[in-house]
Amino acid sequence: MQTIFSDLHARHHPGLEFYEGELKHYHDTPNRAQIVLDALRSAGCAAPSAPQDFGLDPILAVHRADYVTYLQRAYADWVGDGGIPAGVFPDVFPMRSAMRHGGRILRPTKPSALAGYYSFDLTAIIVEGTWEAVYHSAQCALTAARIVHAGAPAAFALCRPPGHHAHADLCGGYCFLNNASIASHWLASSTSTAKEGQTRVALLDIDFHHGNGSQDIFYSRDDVLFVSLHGDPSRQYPYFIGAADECGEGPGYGYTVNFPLEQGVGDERYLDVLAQACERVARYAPSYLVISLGVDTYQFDPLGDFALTSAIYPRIGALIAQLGLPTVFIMEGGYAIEQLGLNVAGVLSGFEEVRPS
Ligand code: OKP
Ligand code: ZN
Repeated sequence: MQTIFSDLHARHHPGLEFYEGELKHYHDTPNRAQIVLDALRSAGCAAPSAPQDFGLDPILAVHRADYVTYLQRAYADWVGDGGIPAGVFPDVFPMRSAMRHGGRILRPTKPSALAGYYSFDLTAIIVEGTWEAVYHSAQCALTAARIVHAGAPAAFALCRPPGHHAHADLCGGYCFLNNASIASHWLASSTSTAKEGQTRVALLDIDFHHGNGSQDIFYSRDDVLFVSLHGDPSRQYPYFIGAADECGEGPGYGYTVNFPLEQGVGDERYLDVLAQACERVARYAPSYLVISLGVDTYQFDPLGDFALTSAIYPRIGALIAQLGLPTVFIMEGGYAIEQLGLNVAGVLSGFEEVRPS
């Protein structure tokens, strides 16, 4: 299958993040993308293609305009205000009770406070090249979506930074623009293959972490089904949302499905739950499937606590392929650098064995 990749991802390279109370090396390192590319080349995959440029419109269809403007200007404004060149860090977050005042919080002008207004944690650090990187990461997702829309059985967007934690107007968890949501919305808005007037898209998130941003973006919609398998958020990042009783609201009720899982999940248990998730996707009968592909479910991942072996990843790809749906794979997390390439290539090759392109 075709891989879409932009080397501009490397413009985003924060050195440090707050981790367990200390400044530690940033987990979303630029070499993650290179490692995946190398593994795909070794697996005999075709060389990657650069993304096409869809402009800002498909991004603005998912993200708030003021947030997008913030992402574009944050670094310059921060430095202009005397901020350290290492990157933008929030120093305050809105208090929940501020919402009492007419359901809104005041938008500050001070760059460090504005960063708190648009962030939910300290890990989405904005450096000089962040906007360029996230813009092209989103374009990779859109290009892969277009390839599948045009009839390919599958495509892989090697996105970096990842996206599934980003809300319409919030960054966090190394994410700024929600690549999988942007691709899903673009596909859901495409009319050429719409049966009965509406194109349905299933967004299946198999990153170790709950896709809080994707869930929130589609929470009240029935044209995008969001299904996620993840470490239980009562124990694991991103905390606060992602429980099994969150099912969507209004017209979206029943179209959010969460499988929060216990520590130490092994291969057979994971495949069993993934099969349940796939059954829900099949029942929805979507026109397209988008996969938020994280391999931080791997047993030695520093940010996860599952116990999956590398042998599971081709089986995951095969199970997804058995749905028989046009499928867009979007890269999310995976931080066990030595096995990252093998595990990602495993999912894609497992898919291709069932559905060759
Ligand atoms: C991004 B993705 C745990 C801190 C976690 C952020 C993790 C972001 C994961 N002590 N920090 O979903 O792979
Ligand atoms: Zn993750």
